[in-house]
Amino acid sequence: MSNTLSAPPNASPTDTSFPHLDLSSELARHLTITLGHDFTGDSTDKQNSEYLYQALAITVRDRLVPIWLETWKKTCQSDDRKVYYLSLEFLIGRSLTNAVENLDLDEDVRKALRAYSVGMEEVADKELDAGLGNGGLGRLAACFLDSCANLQLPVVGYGIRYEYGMFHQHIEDGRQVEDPDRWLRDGNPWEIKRPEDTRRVRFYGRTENYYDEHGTLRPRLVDSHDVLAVPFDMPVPGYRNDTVNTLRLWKASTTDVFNLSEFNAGSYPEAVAAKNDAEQISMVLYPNDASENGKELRLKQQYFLVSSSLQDVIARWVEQHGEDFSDFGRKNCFQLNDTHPACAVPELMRLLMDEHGLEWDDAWDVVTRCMAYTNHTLLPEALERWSVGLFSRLLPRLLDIIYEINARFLKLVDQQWPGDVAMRREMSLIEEGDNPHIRMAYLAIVGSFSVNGVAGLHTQLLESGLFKHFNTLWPRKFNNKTNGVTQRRWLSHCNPGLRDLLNETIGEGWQKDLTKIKELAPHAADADFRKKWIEVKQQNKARLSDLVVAETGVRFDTSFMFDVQVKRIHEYKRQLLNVLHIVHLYDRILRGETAGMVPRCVLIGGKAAPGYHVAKLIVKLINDVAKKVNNHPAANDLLKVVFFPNYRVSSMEVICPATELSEQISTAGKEASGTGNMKFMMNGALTIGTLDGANIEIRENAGAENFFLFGLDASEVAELKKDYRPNEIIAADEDIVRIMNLLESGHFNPDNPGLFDLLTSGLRNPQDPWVTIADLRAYIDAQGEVGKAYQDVDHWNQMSILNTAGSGWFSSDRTIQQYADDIWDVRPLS
Ligand code: HBZ
Repeated sequence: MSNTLSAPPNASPTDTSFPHLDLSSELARHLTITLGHDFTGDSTDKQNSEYLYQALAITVRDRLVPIWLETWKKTCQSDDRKVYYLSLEFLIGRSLTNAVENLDLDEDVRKALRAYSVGMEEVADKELDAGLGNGGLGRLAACFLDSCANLQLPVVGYGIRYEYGMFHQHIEDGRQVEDPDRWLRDGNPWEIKRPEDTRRVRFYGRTENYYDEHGTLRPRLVDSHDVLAVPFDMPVPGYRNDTVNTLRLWKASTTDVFNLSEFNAGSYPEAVAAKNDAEQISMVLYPNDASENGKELRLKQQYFLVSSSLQDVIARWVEQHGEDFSDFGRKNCFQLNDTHPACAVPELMRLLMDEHGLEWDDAWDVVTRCMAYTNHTLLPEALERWSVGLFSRLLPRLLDIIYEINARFLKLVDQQWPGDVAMRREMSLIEEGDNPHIRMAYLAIVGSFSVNGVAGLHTQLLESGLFKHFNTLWPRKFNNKTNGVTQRRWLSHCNPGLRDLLNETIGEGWQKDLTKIKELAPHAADADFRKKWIEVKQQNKARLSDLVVAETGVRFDTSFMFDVQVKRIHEYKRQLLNVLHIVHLYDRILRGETAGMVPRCVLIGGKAAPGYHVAKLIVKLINDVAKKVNNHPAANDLLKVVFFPNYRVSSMEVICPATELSEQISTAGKEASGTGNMKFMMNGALTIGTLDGANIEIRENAGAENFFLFGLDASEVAELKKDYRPNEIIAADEDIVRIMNLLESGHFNPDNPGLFDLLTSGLRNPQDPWVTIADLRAYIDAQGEVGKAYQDVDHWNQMSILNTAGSGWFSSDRTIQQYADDIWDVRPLS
C-alpha cells in the first residue's frame, strides 16, 4: 500500500462509510452470495463446516480491514521511528480464532453459528496452519508481531510467502515421511495482494564503473537477471485496541512472461519456463532448523526478502522526504531475525550509494544507525557462512561492498590489536582457505548498532565465547532480550477453562498485562481454588487424550501423569535422554520393580530435518519403543508412550494446556532459550530441566522448589568434555547397564538387528558432544522426585499454580517492551 492510497476518502473504522450488518446476516450473505454455497441444513454434510470456515473468515476480515487501513495510514503518516522485523520465517498457525478473540467477537460468532448447528471449534479446525517457519525462531516472530500490535507499536513484519510451508510429517512403520504442505490449497482469506507495490530484485550480472552526471566514477550492477517481488499483506490484529498491524510477505514472480516478443515462436516453452525459475524463489521453506546447507536457492530467498523489503521502505521514505536520507537511520530500524536477512547490511549500502547517490561514509552512518541483529544459536554448525564463489556469481555488487566493509573493519581491528595477524584472521568477515566463506554473523555484528541474545545465559555465552572479541571491541553493542510468548494465544485462547478461572479469580487484566498473573500466587494455598484448578487440567487432559487416540490409536488414561516433550528433533535437545528414561521405566516394569511408580503417559513430538539422518533414526526409535511398551500387558496400567505425528502450532494449542510435566532437557549451553518451556509454564506444567537457555529464568521465576532441576551446567559440561568416559559411567550403574542392554540386544527391533547401533554407539562415544550418559543418572533420579511429588496432589497443584503465577516475565509483551525501549527507541502510535 502506498500511504496515499488506502481507505476511501474520510473513512475511519467507526465511520458509517463501512456499515456493518449484524454478524449473522453478514455470515449468511458471504456463505450464499460470496461463496455460492447452498446450505442444505443437513448437519452431517461435511462441506458445511468447510464453507462456514471460509465465510466466517471473510466476515471477520471485513471487520479487520477498516481498522487495518487506518493503522497503516497512521503508521505511514507518523513522523516517529518505525521498525521492520525482517525474518525468513513467521510461524503464524491459525488466524481465525485469533482475530475473533482480539476483536471481541466471540459471542457474536457463536450465536451466528448456532443457526447452522455447528460449534466454533469445529469450524476453526478447518483452517490449515500457516506453517511458514521451522520452530522457535519462526514462532517467536509471530508472537512478537502479536505483542507489537497489542502495544500499538509501529512495527511491520517482512517475510516470504512460501507456496509450501513446513512439510507435513506422517509416520510409516515408525519412520518419518515428509509430504508437501499445501497450505494455500483452498485460498487464503487472510491475505490481500498489493501488486501496486511490486519491487524488482536483481541477481547475477556484474559490476561496471560509469561516470555519473557530475563526472564522478561510480559502480553499478549491469546485465542482471531480475525477479519481481509481489507483496501479500496479512493483518496482525491487536488485542481489542483498534490496531491492526501488517505482515508483508513477498511472492516471487517473473519479469518477462509477457515479454515474449524477445523469444522466437519456437522458444515459447522456454519463455514460460523462465517464469518457473523466478517463482521457485518463494516456492518452499527450507526445513533445516539448526544447520545450513549452502544451497544457492536459499541465498536467493534471503536476498529476495532483504532487497524487496528495503526497497519498499525506501520507496515510502522517498515519497515523504524526497532524496534526503540524513534522518533515515534515526527514523527507521531493521531487526534482523538471526543472520538469515544479514544481506540487509550490504544491500542497504548498495541502495543508498548506487541508487540514491550517497557517499560511503554517509551510507555507512545510516546503515549502522538502523540495523539490529538477534542471534538465536550457539551451535557452530548453524552459523551461516556463504561461499565467496557462490556469492560473487549471484550477488557480485554485494560482494564488492562486503569486501570494502571488511577492509575498513580490519583497520579498526588493527588499531585495537596492532600487528596481531591472528586476530585479524579470526575476526575477518571472510574465512580464508581454499574455499573462502563469508561469515554472516560477523557481517551482521559489524553492520548493526545492537546485537542481542535470547536468554540471559545465551547472551553471556555469546559475550564470553562466540563473539568475545567483538564484545571487547564494542561492549555496548551487546545486550540480552529474553524471549517470551503471547499469553493471548498460549494461555487465553488455547486454555479457555483456565482463562475463565483466571478471569473470575484475578480479573481480566492479565490478557493485556501478564505481570498481573502474580496475583494468582496466594490462591495456591486455597483448597477450593485448587479443586477448580484440577478440574480444568482434567478437562484439558481429556481433550488431548481424544486427539492422541485419533492421531495414533493409543488411549491415554487421564488419571496418568501427562509427560511431554515437543520440539524439533535434534541431538542437542536430547529426545534420546527421554527415551533412555522410558526404557528404564519399562525395564522396571518387566522386572516387577514398580513400587512407587506413578503411571505416566509420555508424549514426544517434533519434526526431523529431512536430511538429518540421526534425528530421523531417533524418531524411529521412539516409535519402536512406544510400540513395544504399549503392547506389553504388564505396562498397561503404568506406562503409555506415543510419538505425536506432524507436531505444529495448532497441535501445541491442545497439547500445552494438558501437560503436567514439561521436558526441557537439552545439554546445558546448547539451547539458546526455548519458548515451548514458557508455554508449558504458563499453563501450569512443572518443568524437569537442565540449567540451559530460559530454563534458568523459569526456575528463578517459579521458585527453585517448584522446578525439577538435574544435570551438569554449561561450565561443567565444558570441563567434563576434556575427559569424558561414558562407558565407565554405564558400567558403574546397573540401571544404565540394563537400559543399554535392552537397546543393544535388539529388544525393540528384533526384525532389524543393528538398526539403532548408530545411536547407542553415539551414547558410548567419549566424543559425544551432547554428553547424554553423563546426565542420565541425575535425570532418572529427578524423574523419581517428580513421581513422588505427583502423588501429593495438593502439593503438586500448589507448585503448578505457582508456575502459572510466576510466568509474567515470559510474556512477549515484556520482551517487546524491552526491544522498544532499549533497541528500537519507538513509542506507541498515538
Ligand atoms: O530460536 C531457536 C532456538 O533453538 C531456541 O532456543 C530459541 O528459543 C528460538 C527463538 O529464539 N532457533 C530456531 O528455531 N532456529 C531455526 O528454526 C532455524 C531456522 C533456519 C535456519 C537455522 C535455524 O537456517
